[in-house]
Amino acid sequence: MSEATNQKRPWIVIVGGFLGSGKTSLILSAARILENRGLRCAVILNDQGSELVDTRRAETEGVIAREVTGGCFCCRFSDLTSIIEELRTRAVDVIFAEPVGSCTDVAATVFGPLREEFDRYRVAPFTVLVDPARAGRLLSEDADSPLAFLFQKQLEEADLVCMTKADLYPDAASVPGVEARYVSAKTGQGVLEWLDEILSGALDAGKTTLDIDYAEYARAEAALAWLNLSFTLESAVPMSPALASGPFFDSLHGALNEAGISIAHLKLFDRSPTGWLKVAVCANGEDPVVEGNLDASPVNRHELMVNLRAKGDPAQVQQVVEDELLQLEGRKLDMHLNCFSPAPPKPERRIQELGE
Ligand SMILES: Nc1nc2c(ncn2[C@@H]2O[C@H](COP(=O)(O)OP(=O)(O)OP(=O)(O)O)[C@@H](O)[C@H]2O)c(=O)[nH]1
Ligand SMILES: [Mg+2]
Repeated sequence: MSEATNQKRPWIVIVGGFLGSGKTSLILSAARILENRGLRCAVILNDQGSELVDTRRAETEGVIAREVTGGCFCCRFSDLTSIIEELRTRAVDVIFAEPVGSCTDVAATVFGPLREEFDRYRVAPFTVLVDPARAGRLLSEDADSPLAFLFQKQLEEADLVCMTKADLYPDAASVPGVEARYVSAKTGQGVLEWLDEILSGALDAGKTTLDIDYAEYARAEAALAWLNLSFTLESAVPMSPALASGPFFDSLHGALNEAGISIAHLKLFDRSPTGWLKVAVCANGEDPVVEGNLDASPVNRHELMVNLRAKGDPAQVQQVVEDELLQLEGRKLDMHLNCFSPAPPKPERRIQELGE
């Protein structure tokens, strides 16, 4: 890992995988290890929309966080490279980058063009993360086919696959035909070994160019609804972040279940003057994962942000969320609500032209 101290050629570590597979968690766990070794880390988050819970979460760890929004890395490749350049001037040693969880063809559209800049950066192999529970669902016979298509394509182009959440699924089998590593961002299991492997320079980066039908890719992504919401909640009675956002999260989760909307990832972030809280589920009916300052003192003002990725019609998803907002007590200020299906991917650059 000593090579990573060369500030002139930062490492770029792209960590892919389906929605909720654990990308942000692994990146933050890895960044903690590297920062303890005196290496400066940054993370570039990516989304079809703006206002990202993951960015707020990264900021709580003190990691330098940047965003490429309005499309995936491949469609916003020049934004990605501008940010990488900006980070290079800040002497960052390791730049983690997290593509959108529904994104694939990353090897051809991001690694390929980045490889042309090899004199400026060192690009680590493409790690794709797999949540064992999601893999079980998507590989089962009744798997939802558009999402299974994205999942399979992501696996196909990986240089290295890590099964995540090893603390929750200690006996998880790998995906058939894939030799996987096992990591837990929560306990740190396998994270150091993964870092040593990808920063050793021994593995190729982005070596598999997918054979992919972009019309099918576009249809698969369009099966998803993407909702980003942010607002400031002013309550008459002071509340802790847990009290301000926990019941709202639960009622949102319940309403989505009732409407039959299949959740890929629902996350809520509460930033208040006394502390922060993040609540998330990666599937309907899952127990919410809560992180943050559970003992933060009550205050009247909370900045809430919701990112929801679900299978379904954006108009219906938006309606469910709007109905829940109406039930939420308190003044809602400076509200931004966006809900859409991702537009067809149009990579800025690809190492091979796409067939018409
Ligand atoms: N128990 C446990 N939970 C984890 C682990 N890694 C991630 N999680 C949880 O799984 C959920 C999804 O993790 P994220 O890191 O947000 O996943 P992601 O791939 O970045 O998700 P998107 O950005 O929405 O695609 C969160 O609630 C995490 O707290 C892990 O190693 N163990
Ligand atoms: Mg993430």
